Amino acid sequence: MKINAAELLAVAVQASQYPREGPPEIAFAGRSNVGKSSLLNLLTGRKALARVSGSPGKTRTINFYGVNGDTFRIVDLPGYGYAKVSKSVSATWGDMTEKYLLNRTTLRKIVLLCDIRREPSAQDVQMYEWMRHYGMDGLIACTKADKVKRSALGRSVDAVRSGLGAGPDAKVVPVSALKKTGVGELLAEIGKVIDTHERDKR
Ligand SMILES: Nc1nc2c(ncn2[C@@H]2O[C@H](COP(=O)(O)OP(=O)(O)OP(=O)(O)O)[C@@H](O)[C@H]2O)c(=O)[nH]1
Ligand SMILES: [Mg+2]
Repeated sequence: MKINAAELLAVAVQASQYPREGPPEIAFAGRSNVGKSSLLNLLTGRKALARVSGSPGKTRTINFYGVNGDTFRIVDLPGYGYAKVSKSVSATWGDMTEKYLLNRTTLRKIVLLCDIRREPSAQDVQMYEWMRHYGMDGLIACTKADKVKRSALGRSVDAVRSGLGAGPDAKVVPVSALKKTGVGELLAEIGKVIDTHERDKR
């Protein structure tokens, strides 16, 4: 699968702002600053499609991107676990994200992003369990793969897998937005998801 075009379709904080349900959607979830927006830019080959920032908590909205003439969509979710926002703001984010994840019938898969250098957090584990509950587990991207030596890559990937409690069948793909690696493998996985039959309405 190749991405040759991508455009921002909608920026939403509530369901009325979502684009109309249509093509299958793949959502990117993960803690704040893990590299969701950077990965989106990497996959789409568009340096500045999604805003990237050194300060966590950049993406505070649900951003829908139409890919290849809106044949499928990538949905950049707000990051969780950013300590510096107030409890009420962080509850709103959680609420907003949960509503999307629970109600979106065209959501096909969630890609969980984890920093390759870090032990998955309690929230990462919670997210993965949630994904499993809804049958959307099994695809994990380990971001910032450029930060570990090539020789340690396998070990780091295994640590993320076991930290999340992911089974041997889960695909764990190391990616680096900096070195532009992992794109082919991740896109191949996304392609498989899109090709499979329409998910049942929940
Ligand atoms: N070394 C390295 N840094 C990266 C990589 N991907 C992202 N970063 C850096 O990590 C920081 C956060 O990246 P973002 O893409 O904004 O992260 P995000 O998950 O979208 O963050 P929120 O929008 O806050 O949830 C930025 O400083 C990026 O430059 C990578 O593959 N390698
Ligand atoms: Mg972001």
